[in-house]
Amino acid sequence: FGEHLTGYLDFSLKLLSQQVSDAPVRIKFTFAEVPSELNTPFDPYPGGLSRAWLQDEVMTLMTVPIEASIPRRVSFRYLKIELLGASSFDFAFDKLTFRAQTSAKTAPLPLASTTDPLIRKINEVGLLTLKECMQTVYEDGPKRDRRLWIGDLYLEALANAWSYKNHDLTKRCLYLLAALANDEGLLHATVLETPTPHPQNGTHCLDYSLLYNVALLEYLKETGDKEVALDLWPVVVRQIEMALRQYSDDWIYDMQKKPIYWLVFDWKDNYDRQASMQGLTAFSLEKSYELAKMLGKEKEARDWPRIAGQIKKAARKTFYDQKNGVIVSGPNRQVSYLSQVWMILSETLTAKEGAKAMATVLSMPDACYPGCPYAYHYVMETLLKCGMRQEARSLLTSYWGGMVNKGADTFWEVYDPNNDELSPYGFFPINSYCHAWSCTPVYFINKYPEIFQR
Ligand code: RAM
Repeated sequence: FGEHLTGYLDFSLKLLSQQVSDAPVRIKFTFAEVPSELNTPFDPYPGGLSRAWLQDEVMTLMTVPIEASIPRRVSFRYLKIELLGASSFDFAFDKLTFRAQTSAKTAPLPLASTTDPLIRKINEVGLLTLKECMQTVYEDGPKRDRRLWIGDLYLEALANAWSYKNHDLTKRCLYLLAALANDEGLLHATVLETPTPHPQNGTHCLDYSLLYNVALLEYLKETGDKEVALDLWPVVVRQIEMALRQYSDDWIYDMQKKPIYWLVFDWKDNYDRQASMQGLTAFSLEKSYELAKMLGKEKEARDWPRIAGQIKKAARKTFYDQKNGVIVSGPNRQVSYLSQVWMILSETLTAKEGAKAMATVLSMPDACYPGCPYAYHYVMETLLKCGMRQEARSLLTSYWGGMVNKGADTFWEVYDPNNDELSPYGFFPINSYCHAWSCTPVYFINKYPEIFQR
């Protein structure tokens, strides 16, 4: 179809001769975001998520001529049509139309004429990715899971602020999540809208909960909408309280303390998340305090700067390998990109220490590197924070540009240049190939024109 589309397909069949149809017609439609979904057999299905996400639909049409629609919403660029059963009469597709949907309406601003063509293309692909994911909520992926996740919302809202500026959508998502928190006020990591808005019960990701606070702060900075921020303030307080319950007396995030939470951060096997969580907590505490100040709520939040300080102090003691200048995490003292990232974004490491840690990790062939664009977003933020502009630009062009060079017209949920078949779900065709959290080059390219547009 020349571009990625999300919505509904209608078609009609007509007779080609004077004959009448004497039997039903059976047709299989396979919708695909990437070509490999069309030539990889789906069955026997080896994947870990529902087989039903795959977009193959068999329709039985009892007569010709006929008008029909594929009942489910589909998300695709490519369509394969197979005739599975027909009698002897001749027929053909008459009309084939598509009703595309998005809630991204405003045209984004053009880039400077000096922008490198690859970066221009990355921006376009990012914009299309975001547009497709902007439906009645910020969906994570319009093919799969078609629902709102906090982590995806945060990054989509950042990119939206630098492109389509549909702030009402951000507001709607912030309220939906807040309304569907659990009995203790802890946010669910993900919520669905149909048949009626409901959370994915019991799915809590503590890193995502803490990022909700940051997303609200960014919303307030972008819109000045204090009314909404005040309304949602109690949610912010509760996420902090819930996260701090997981800390030991000496201010280390306790991975064993019940309840044991799912920490997302990345889709990457064997990545140790403890140091990242320690850093993210301090980061969120300080951002939440900034929000408190903007809302005149410093009193309620008065302990947060001190606690953030204690968490950082403990972090340096436990996770900072002074000799090698890197953060290590877990019993095997793992060196990962993301451990550095969160200790730098939270300013647990100084700017100088941070730049050294990033340079070290980037040059370490055996460092645990990220598995998906969501994680690389934070690597980009970190490089920019450390003043490593050239490294940030090369990462953008090599990582997101790598997808573009492989033919992507929307950015993928997971991408490891060393493993084209990587899938968190055991079967790459079930991956989402238009995934919200991968759209953030839009944010970087537009926010930092001096780095990315000349
Ligand atoms: C997957 C989706 C979604 C993400 C969660 C944690 O199911 O890719 O984007 O937020 O994981």
